[in-house]
Amino acid sequence: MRRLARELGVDLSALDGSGSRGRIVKDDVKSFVKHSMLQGGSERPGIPPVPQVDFSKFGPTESVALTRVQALGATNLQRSWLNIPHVTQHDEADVTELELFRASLKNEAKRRGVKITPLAFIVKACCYALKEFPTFNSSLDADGKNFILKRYYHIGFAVDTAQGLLVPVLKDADKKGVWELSEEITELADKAREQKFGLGDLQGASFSVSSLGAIGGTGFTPIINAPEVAILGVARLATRPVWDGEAFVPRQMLPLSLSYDHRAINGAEAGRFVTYLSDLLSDIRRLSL
Ligand code: CAO
Repeated sequence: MRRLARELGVDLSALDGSGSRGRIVKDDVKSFVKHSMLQGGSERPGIPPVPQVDFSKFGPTESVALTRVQALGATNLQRSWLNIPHVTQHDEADVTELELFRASLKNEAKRRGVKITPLAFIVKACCYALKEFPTFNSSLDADGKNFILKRYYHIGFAVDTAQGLLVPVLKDADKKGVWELSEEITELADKAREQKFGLGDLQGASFSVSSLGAIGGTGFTPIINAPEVAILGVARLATRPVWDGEAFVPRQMLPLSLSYDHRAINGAEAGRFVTYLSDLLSDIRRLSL
């Protein structure tokens, strides 16, 4: 039994024995491996399994299968969470001027038939920040000894669909203006929601943004879309009293939460990245420089 466990890489301390006086037998090792495989390999050696509970002992239950998108998403998220040491850096950007500018575009947006939300500005600002801080637009190679710096800026953005979370990709976002980005965000989000996307629409992101701004919240810790090394979470902007040196003035503040891979990026760099991003969003004239 020990040899079998060794061959299969099973940590015996994670097993309950079904033999006499609790001894672990071959069948325990086999059923542990079988259970692990059914769980998509989530029970890696060293990670204690979550106990299986018969909830019907406590009240009525119903079993509903995950959609394909949910199941795939669950595997990807767990893989990222287990492989990447995550840290999240929080900040707020003063988007008062941005919001005034966006409001001033309303008629033009109507004429163009485009919906313009803060997200397009955020994506644009992210491209600027990624160019200034190239490691945020990289991946670590397999042995973790080299950065693969990407000289393209493809930005994934999370879309909430009835089937589950999808992340379509805005290709070469740095080369596009806010109108074009807005159009493409709507187009890709619609395709995702109508299940009309091709595989290419979901591939190749070098950085991702998850915006829950339309839904609410003051901040959250997004999970990095591995093998990317960072993701920006955006929560709901709110009018807050901000001290301008003489008085509290009402300003529109946008909460930003940047999760980053601490193997690739250190805390000081993350602080600088978010501060830079927040400065850009606070003074969008800088996006035209
Ligand atoms: N604060 C306040 N309001 C915001 C906002 C923010 N940060 N971001 C957007 N809004 C407003 C928009 O301006 C719009 O209002 P107006 O029409 O008055 O301008 C309204 O909220 C709805 O926006 P939207 O959701 O249609 O568009 P969007 O560009 O903000 O987002 C999309 C598009 C596809 C990202 C979004 O619909 C979505 O699916 N978000 C969920 C992402 C998600 O699930 N993330 C979690 C992943 S991790 O599990």
